[in-house]
Amino acid sequence: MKTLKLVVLAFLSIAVFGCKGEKKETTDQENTKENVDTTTDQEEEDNAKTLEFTLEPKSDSKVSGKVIFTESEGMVNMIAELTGLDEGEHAIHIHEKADCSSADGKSTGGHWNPTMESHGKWGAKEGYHKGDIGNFKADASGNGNITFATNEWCIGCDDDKKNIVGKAIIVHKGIDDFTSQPSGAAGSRVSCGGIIQ
Ligand SMILES: [Cu+2]
Ligand SMILES: [Zn+2]
Repeated sequence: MKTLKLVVLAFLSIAVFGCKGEKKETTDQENTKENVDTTTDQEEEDNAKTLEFTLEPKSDSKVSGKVIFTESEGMVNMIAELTGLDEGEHAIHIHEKADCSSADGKSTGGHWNPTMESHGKWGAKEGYHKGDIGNFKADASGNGNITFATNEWCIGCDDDKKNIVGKAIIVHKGIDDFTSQPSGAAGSRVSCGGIIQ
């Protein structure tokens, strides 16, 4: 009987230690996996490009704002937040040059149009400028936000038809009608910010 008990104990011990051994191995694998995941996240963060800048009042307005561009996996996202606007709709475009030095914002030139198309609504078959972002609404307090995403832009790539760096964001007093040439008859330029890296 005693011998049998010892044999059973020995067997149990092997079973228990065996299990522990296996479990430890699994834990190690999980740890390794977690480490790999962390490395991937880090690399993605490094690859994501971000540009943040402010918009300054122009044409005697009180319109200022903040714009953030981020690029990830071929898509550029824009978030623009404006204050000091008249209530209602306003046009926002990318203009040719990151030069906001003039009082009326005209130092930025016309709409950024690297593909030599007509002015229009973004995505229109008849054509549109790569800077034709469109209109957004300001509330009764004069605050307005717009988000926009496209794979037709890039931040600092070699493609001149896509690279937004060196251009400017312009907000207008009026509404873009998407038809009038060459810039949608959106009125004076009330806020300006250069897209600079
Ligand atoms: Cu404009
Ligand atoms: Zn345009």
